[in-house]
Amino acid sequence: MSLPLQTPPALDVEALRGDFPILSRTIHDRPLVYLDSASSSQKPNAVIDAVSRYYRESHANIHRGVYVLSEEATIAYEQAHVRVADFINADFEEMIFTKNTTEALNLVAYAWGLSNLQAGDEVVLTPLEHHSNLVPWQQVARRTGAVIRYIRLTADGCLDMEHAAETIGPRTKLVSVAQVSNVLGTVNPVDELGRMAHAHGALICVDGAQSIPHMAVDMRAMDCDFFAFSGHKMLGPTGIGGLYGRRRILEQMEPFLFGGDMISEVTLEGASWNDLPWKFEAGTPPIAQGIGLAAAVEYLQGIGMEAVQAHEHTLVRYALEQMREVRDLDIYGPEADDRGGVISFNLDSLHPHDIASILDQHGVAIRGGHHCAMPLMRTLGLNSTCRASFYVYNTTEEINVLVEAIGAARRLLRR
Ligand code: 7TS
Repeated sequence: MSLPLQTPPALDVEALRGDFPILSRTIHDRPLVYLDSASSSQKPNAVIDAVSRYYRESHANIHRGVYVLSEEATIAYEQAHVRVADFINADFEEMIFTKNTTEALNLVAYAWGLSNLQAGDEVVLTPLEHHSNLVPWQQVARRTGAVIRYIRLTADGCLDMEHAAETIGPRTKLVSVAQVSNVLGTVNPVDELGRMAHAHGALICVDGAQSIPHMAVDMRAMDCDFFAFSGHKMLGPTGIGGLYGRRRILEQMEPFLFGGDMISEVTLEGASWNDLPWKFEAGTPPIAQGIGLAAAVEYLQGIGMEAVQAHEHTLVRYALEQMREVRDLDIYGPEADDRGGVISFNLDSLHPHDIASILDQHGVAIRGGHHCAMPLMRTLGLNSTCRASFYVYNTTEEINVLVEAIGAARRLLRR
């Protein structure tokens, strides 16, 4: 069971791990094995240092002072937009910084949905969405009378694309779908869904929370209308995320939040709006976090997203092989070639929280629960699962520790 460390030649994981100070921690006297990056990734020194350098040397509010510090902060924050826009092959004007994916999706739901949806219009989602790509649409549907329709899943947790073709039709105004499921790891065919949506004059919104950290994403190639993501899952700080929006659509939309910085001119009677992207960034923004996100993107570009993806694919394939050897372990979702770096499982009828806390005793951090995807749990006939998720700093040796710890949990709990 203990194979040597296997990684694609492009990635020197041992060297890379040295960039992440937290990975040298011990937990309950064992080396930390961090397998919860789908919740939030760990941070390299490049990000920690960029944030701390900004606070030590250049902090002031942006877009207001004419003094040196404010100018430096403004340039750094604007450069962060340029860097992140470049990372996803978008224009600077199309790159709005938000707090996280949740806020980005709420921006689309409220600023686009409330004024573009009417009674009888249809929003097409899937049962594997995170609550943040579900609840905002339910709220908007309640207010507008729009109807939500769901594309069915196949037995192995992929989208039933024949059903997608039947569901996306002339009444569809928006298809909103995760590119990668946070529970099953399923990689959804967003290009094809986009073509189906556009053929009916509808828009496509992609929840990229679990894709952008792990694979190259290109807005022009994907031809999507909105793309939402979180910085903290892609080596960046918490409190920063992004929304890409097609410029033509963003220009037509009213702002989401109102206040300082998003205006062009205000009178006692009304206001006009600032240029993109600032029209959608009201108030003092997350300046340090934006700069930290740009450092994370630079770090990922230094590795290369193809190398990141190849490494995770190796890990998932290896983990599935090893985990399938464990008795009484149910694994959910598609084969390694069709999934991102996420494996959900249950051990017999044991509660995921019990398993996660025994794994914690071994230094292994995984998540147990419904993963903010309660409708998916119900579709699978489950209440909860354990979930191990991998990133660029994980190794096959850590997967061996995971598998050994699951074996120990099984022996302990089934005694
Ligand atoms: N969409 C997907 C697909 C996600 O996985 C998550 C977070 C979100 C949206 C929301 O991201 P946030 O940064 O706004 O919270 N997913 C998880 C998870 O799987 N475990 O913790 C958070």
